[in-house]
Amino acid sequence: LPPTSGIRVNQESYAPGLPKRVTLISDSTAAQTWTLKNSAGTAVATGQTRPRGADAASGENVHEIDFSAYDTVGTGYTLSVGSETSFPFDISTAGPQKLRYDSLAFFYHQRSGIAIDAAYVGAAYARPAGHINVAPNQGDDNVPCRSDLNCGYTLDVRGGWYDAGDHGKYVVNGGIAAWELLDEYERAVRLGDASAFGDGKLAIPERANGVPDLLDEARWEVDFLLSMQVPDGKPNAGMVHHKIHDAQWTSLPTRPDQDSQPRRLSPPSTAATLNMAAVAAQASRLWRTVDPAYSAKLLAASEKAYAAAKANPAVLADPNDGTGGGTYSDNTVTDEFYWAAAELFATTGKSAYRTDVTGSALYRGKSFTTHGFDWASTGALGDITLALVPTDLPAADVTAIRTAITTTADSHLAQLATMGYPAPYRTADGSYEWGSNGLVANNGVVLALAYDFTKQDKYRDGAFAAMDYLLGRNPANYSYVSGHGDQPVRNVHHRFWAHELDASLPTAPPGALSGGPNSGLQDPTAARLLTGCAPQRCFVDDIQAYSVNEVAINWNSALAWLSGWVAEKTSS
Ligand code: 9MR
Repeated sequence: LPPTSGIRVNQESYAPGLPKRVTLISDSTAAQTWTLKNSAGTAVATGQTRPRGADAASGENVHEIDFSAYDTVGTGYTLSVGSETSFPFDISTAGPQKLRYDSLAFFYHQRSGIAIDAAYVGAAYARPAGHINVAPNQGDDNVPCRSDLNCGYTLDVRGGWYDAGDHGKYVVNGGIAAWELLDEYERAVRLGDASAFGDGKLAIPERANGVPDLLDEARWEVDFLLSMQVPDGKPNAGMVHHKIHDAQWTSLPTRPDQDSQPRRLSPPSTAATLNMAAVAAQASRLWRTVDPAYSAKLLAASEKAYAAAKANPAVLADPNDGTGGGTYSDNTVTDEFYWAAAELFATTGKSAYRTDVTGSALYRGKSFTTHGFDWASTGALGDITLALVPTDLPAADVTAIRTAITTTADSHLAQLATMGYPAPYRTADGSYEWGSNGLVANNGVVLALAYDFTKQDKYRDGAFAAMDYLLGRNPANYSYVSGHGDQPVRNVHHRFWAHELDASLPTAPPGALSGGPNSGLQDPTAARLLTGCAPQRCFVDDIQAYSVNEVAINWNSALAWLSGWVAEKTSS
């Protein structure tokens, strides 16, 4: 590795024919000369930096280097200014092609209830099935409610993906992650190249079952979401339990099969019920021809959930239910109602759902903000579906939704132009929050969709800029994606990928996205090491720093969507 240098690049690759921009840290107000060298050390291009002055998000004085004009494909390029040299990078289309699949492989690694097989992931990442009721696990096959609930039944909720570095399974977060993988597929079917996700494309047990692998991976989670529904004949039948996780937090490291904590269901919530309704409706239309019986089962579960949510419209998850798992509490469910209605309408065309969509205050793209969408803000997901899937909504209304997407993308572009380290994401006070990298990636999705709908290059370039930020053009000087780039995160917060704590365990496999900078510093390690940090610098690659360096299915689903799109745009 070169000495820590003030030149920050996409550590993996820049695409031929597209903008290639780099950030230099420098207090100089005068332009400086940069030199691009090939892997043999020969200068192949040179130019002047553009001084940008003080940059709020990083707290640094910066210059921009733009070497877009140089387009010769190759590996091992470096940029130099004075005595400083960047990490090496490629000019190539290969990086995105690999990241498209590495980011999806993350989900197989996170599977609960199935042995992770060396045949698909290699020996280092193989592990026994977690939470199938083999001691010391207490199993997810027969899970009771929390002791204060007395719900009078247990559920078999094996399967699904572990949320993150912990072993909780949370419906609202699992739902948006599954939705985003399914949306990646649906967008490719309608606007791109779905063959990239066909059978045999992923290293998963279902790779030769005749079904597109992206659907297979998502189904592992969708089946879990369905299993969280309250059975018929029980109180709140049709509602969906908010989450299932350990009674007490386990320590790091803990391999999933070695977790001995009791597992408990939290109460149903309106948000979880609508989230499942939305995803099951979306899945129902995607499996319509692939597996009609499954498609029908999904739609029945979705409609039952939606009706139950309408009958119980304000059952909120407890913001204090945070022992042994995250809370994922959310006081506003207007957006979940809109999203579920939109998915049900797009799938069925029924007038009742149409009325709920068009009657919502969120109709016609009101949900889009420069903050972005996440597990608590789901209205945009409904709009993305309505912008993609043909329905009998008035054409002008569909146009209004697409315009909301492009208008939001324009706001991102205006902001990117002012930033030293362009990242599409903005909060009211300029702070960065828990999981900021997931929001950056999701806003990259908005830029990508704006390109899909308009074919204007500026939006495509904005989506690529988001990838540049995630892959190393940032003040932390990390690629936030494990195994990609010269200085990738290695010590993400994870109970199995805990090599930092136990040398017999692996580091994160390639393609896992760290949550990234969080000005809130909500864990003791981040608070100790990062006090006073500028927003984009509130990051440390430490396994204990869970509020800045955890991985999570909702962040990786955003990376998967965006990198799949970038891969499509760089394949010739
Ligand atoms: O991603 C979640 C973030 O938006 C919240 O601010 C944070 C604190 O409640 O929780 C994050 O989600 C974590 C969850 O609660 C437990 N599993 C790990 C998740 C990622 O850190």
